Amino acid sequence: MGLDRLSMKTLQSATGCDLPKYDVAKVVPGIAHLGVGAFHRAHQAVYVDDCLAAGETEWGIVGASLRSADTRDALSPQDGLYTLAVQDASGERLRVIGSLRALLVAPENPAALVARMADPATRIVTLTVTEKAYLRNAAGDLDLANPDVAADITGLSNPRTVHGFLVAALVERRRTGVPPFTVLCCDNLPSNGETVRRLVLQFAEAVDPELSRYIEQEVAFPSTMVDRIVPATTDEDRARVSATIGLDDAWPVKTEPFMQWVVEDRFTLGRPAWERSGVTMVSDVRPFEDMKLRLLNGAHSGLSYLGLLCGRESVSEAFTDPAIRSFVDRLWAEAIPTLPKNAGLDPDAYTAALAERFSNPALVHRTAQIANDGSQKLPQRILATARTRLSEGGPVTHLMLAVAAWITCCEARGEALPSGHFTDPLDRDLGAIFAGKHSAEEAVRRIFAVAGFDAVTGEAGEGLVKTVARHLENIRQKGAQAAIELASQEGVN
Ligand code: CS2
Repeated sequence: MGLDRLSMKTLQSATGCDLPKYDVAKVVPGIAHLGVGAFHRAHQAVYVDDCLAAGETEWGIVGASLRSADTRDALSPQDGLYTLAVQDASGERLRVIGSLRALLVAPENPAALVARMADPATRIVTLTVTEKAYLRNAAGDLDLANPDVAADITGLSNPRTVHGFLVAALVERRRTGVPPFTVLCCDNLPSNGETVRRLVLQFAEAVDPELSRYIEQEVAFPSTMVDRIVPATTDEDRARVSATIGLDDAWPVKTEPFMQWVVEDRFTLGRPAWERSGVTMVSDVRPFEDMKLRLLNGAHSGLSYLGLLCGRESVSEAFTDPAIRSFVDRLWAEAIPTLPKNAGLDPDAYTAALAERFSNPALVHRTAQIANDGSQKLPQRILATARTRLSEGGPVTHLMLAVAAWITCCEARGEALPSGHFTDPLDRDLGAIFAGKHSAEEAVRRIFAVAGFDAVTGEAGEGLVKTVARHLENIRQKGAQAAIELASQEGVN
């Protein structure tokens, strides 16, 4: 017999899980969130759930998907409720989250999302739309040639892009005399608030320069550092969680025990008392962000690409491979000296904790999932680190091996790796470069140009191209294991 669906009506009959410690029906939405994927549901929505439990009932979330209807289709019949599964060696702990109070699908009704964002009750707009949704060109500026950007600039009434939605809603608030919301970017971008602000201003400037000045003066874009490892949910997870709670949950999320959120405290219309639920409120998030992007995400990308080349399917499997583990240690040794000094960071404790997290035997985090969108991730995870490291005269061997492994993985799809194993917004350009059968150096040079890596590496670019090309040759001629071994012989000092 089939299970009843998880919903407000059935919630109290759930078993083997914690339930919301507040009256979900009484929650009022105060946050509009764009990009209501698994990460958001295992991170911000949990912090907000804690605030709701503490009595701050005016901070519920309206979650919008900018593309697919999947999350809305799964969660609307559940009244937005879903199960969070926290996994480690000791097992799995389940908790039903109630902070997501409504779900929208932007392409179905863009005006409804703009109206929600423009509603005076909405005081913060948060974003986890992934790196590629910011539609930056190779120079890192807003890609005005992108058809969606161009369409939004000429007609703001039915936006498609994240910039279009933010600007359309800010215009509407201004028109109706409602002060602007705070824009809180929660994506893994460098200085993410400042980056989104710059892109939004470029967008607004193209619509109307006066609008751009208004946003510049009136809208706050605090930066944040977000951290929690959230692998994609599988059908097995759905079945296991549903069986435990005794109700059918179409889309639970799974994650690790660790969670961290560091937020710059600049909110023009108030905010939840997040500090009470473990959020670190600061005036400058950059040191935390550099440490996270360069040590966690940099290692994640490097070990995933090398892991894929060595047949390792998950992060924990890759990380326990001695060759890859030693690669990660050496990558960390290259990256740690680039972190801000005197900022109170403790990189040794941080990497020790990362080693534990990457080894989590219960959490199956697929290397192919992390491999997605490398062209959008490597600039802030690896290349910015290399630029700083070179300016200080240190080697960048293992950082550049990560880039060579990315290129090899991209090229190997359809051959050593399944086609479509992961995707990248630059796939078409990359495919054309691979089809050209260039020398390793020429291929790397072209990839650096098309991916905008040149813009990040600046004068160091030519040297980096040569180092990546050398690793690429090693991988092509001798295989990934041998390339790791050869890199390790170069040392880190
Ligand atoms: C990962 C991140 O998929 C990826 O690229 O590196 O999603 C990572 O798991 C999170 O940033 C952890 O906070």
